[in-house]
Amino acid sequence: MNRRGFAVVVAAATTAAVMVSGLVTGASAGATPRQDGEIIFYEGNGATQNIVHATSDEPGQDFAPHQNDEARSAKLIFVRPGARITVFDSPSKDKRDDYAIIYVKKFTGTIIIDHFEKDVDDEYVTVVYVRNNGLNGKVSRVTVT
Ligand SMILES: [Ca+2]
Ligand SMILES: [Ca+2]
Repeated sequence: MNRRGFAVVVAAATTAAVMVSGLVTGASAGATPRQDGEIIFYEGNGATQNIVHATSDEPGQDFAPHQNDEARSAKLIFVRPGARITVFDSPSKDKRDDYAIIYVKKFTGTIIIDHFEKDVDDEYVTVVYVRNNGLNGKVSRVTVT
C-alpha cells in the first residue's frame, strides 16, 4: 500500500510526466491517471455479485482473500504486463489441490476472468487452470508476482 500512497503524491506533483509514461503508470486520457492496476475478485462468475477482495497489482503479495472460499472470478483493471496472479484452493498453496495462474501479457483497460476453471490464451491474458476437484468458489490463497 505504500507504493500506492507514494504514487498518488507523485501524480499530484508531476501529472505531466505521469501522462507521458503511460506504459509504466497506466495513465489514460482521463483526469485521474492510474498509478497501478487493480485486481478485484468477485463472488459470481464473470465479475458479478459481491466483491470478495480487491488489491493492487503490486508484486510480492501473498494473502488470504477477505472471504475464504468465495471467489469465482476476477476483474483486472490496468494491470501491468508481466503480472502473474495465482489463485489457490489450498490455504497453504499446496499444488496437489486446484490452482490457476493468470498471466497478463498486454496492457489494457479491463480484463474479465470469467471463472478460474477455464484455460484462456488471448492477446491480453493467459489463464492456466490445474485441476484437482474444483476451484471456483473455493479460493483460499492468492499470490501476485
Ligand atoms: Ca479453499
Ligand atoms: Ca479443490
